[in-house]
Amino acid sequence: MKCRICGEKASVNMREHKLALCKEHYLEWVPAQTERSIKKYGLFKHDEKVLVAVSGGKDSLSLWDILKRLGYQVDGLYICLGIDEGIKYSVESQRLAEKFAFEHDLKLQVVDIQKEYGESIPQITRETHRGRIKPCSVCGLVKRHIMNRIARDNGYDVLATGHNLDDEAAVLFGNTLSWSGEYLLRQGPLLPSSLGLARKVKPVCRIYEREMLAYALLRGIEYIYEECPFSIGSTSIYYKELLNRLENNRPGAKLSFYLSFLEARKGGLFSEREKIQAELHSCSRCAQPTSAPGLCSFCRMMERINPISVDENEK
Ligand code: Q46
Ligand code: ZN
Ligand code: ZN
Repeated sequence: MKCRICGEKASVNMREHKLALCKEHYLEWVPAQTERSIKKYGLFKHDEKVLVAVSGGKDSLSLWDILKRLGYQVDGLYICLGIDEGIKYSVESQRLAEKFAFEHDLKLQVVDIQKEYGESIPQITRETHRGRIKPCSVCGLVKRHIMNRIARDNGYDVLATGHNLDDEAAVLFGNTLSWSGEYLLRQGPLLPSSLGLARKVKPVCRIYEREMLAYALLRGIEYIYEECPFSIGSTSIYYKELLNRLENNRPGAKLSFYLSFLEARKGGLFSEREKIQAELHSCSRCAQPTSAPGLCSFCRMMERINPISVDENEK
């Protein structure tokens, strides 16, 4: 297989795009595709400050690398969740995020949940749900709250995450199976800012997971191979497996599923829903948006584990 651009031996063959590229041209193609999405969906401009949520995995580190190579002003945020059972997931992912920042002369902000709030994600989950659920819903709530806070308090215009096409297609598949109108309305590459929160963007949402993996490997990015131990057996991994089976038979099916959804929404598929979208209020403690007056779900949860911890950190 030969590179379509230079005719040298191809390193990556993308059946989904009917395109094979050598290492050099592949490492140019991925940032060019990302730039195309940034412009197409109006994600951000060169004079805006971008904060990338970095987990230490291939997608977020590659995204950080791509945005820097494209010349954007981009800092990183690592949230230490305190998930250190077994493989020392948090310790290792923090080490790799810090190593990447140091080697590329990039600024990384680190928030350690245990230090800030007194308890790790597994501990908060045990305390608030008595171990009845996996920590993922607590983890998602805490991460969203911290990302919003750091972006707001440090004057970032945009918060970027490394969700790739496989992530987005799996979420879309789940939301479609249950026809979750509210989630479908909000899913996409761009969530505009509201109530003083930074805009949220997903610049690599059109890039397949295996394409992100190839980028990280060919760029020599050292990332954490292991997934978070709590992701094992999750519904989203199951949906990804189902979509991979579809993709194997019909290359490009995932991309077309996601892009057709975006087009349908743009064409007004959810317009009735938009009219009745719930009114948002400001949390009386942290000022982040919440659907009901009073405290947001993050502040309600933290009040249960430690009545003063949130106040101290929000000052
Ligand atoms: S980090 Fe957190 Fe994920 Fe681990 S506990 Fe669940 S949500 S699986 S992206
Ligand atoms: Zn080439
Ligand atoms: Zn709050």
